[in-house]
Amino acid sequence: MALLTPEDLDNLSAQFEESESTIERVTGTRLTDICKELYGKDLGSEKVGIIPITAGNGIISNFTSSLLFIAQRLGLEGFITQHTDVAGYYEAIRDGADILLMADDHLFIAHNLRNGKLVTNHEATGIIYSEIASRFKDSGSSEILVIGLGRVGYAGAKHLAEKGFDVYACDPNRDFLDKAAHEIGIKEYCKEDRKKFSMVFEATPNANTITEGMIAERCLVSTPGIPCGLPQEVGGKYRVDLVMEPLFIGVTSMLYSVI
Ligand code: 2YH
Repeated sequence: MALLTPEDLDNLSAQFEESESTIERVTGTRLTDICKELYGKDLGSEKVGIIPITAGNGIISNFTSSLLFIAQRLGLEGFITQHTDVAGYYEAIRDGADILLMADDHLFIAHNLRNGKLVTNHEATGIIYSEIASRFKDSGSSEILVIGLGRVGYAGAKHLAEKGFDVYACDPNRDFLDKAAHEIGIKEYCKEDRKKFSMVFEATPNANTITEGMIAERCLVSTPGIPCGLPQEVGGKYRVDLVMEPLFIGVTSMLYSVI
C-alpha cells in the first residue's frame, strides 16, 4: 500500500458509509458482524491510544484524527497523545491505553497491551478485504483471484487458502508466485486459460491491474486501493461491485484482531 495522503482521508465518513452499504448488499452481512465472526470476539470497552509518529515523511495531518474517528465510530474510547514518538508512547501507556495504534512509512501496528496481541495493517487489511471478496453471495464458485502477492496480498491469499477456496494469483514477481504456490498452494493465473472470476481481491499499489479478461459480469472487486486497480470504464462495462476505502475497513479489522 502506498503512503496515505491527507486527500485520501478526506470525507472518510462518507467513503466508509458507501463501502459499508456495498459490503452489506454484496455479502448480506455488516462489516462489524463479519469481523466478529472472523475473529470470534466483539469489541468491549477498550481504550485506544493513538500516537503520531514523525519518522520518515513525518506526520500526515489527518491520519491520527482519522484513527480516532474510526475508534469512536466503533464505540471505543480513544485519545491522540500530545507528544509524538517515544514520548507519545510513554504518554499513551501512562494515560491508560489498552490498545496502541501507530504508523511510520513502513508499518502500521495495533498492539493490545492487556493480552499482548499485535497485528500489522498489512495482515489485517489482507484478511478483511479477502474475506469480503470471498463472501460475495452471488458468486456460487470456490475460485477467487488475488492480484498482488506482497504483504497484503499474501496475507489475504493465505487466509483464503485456509478457508478452502481455490486461490488463483498473479504478481509480476516470480519469487512471490513460487513462494505462495509452495507455502499456501495458490495456482498461477494465466490469461491464456481465459478464466473469469466473480470474486477478486486486489492488493497492489498500482492502477489498472484488473483487465477485462479476468472478470465476469457483475463480479465483486474488494481492494484497499490506493490507487484503485479497477479502471473506471471496465468497472462500468462489467457492472462491477467495488469495495474500496482507504482506512476504516483495515483499521476495524486491526482492532477486532487484537481483542
Ligand atoms: O500510510 C502509512 C503507510 N502506508 C503504512 C504502511 C502500512 N499499510 N503510514 C502512515 C504514516 C502516519 C504518520 N507517521 C503519522 O501521522 O503518524
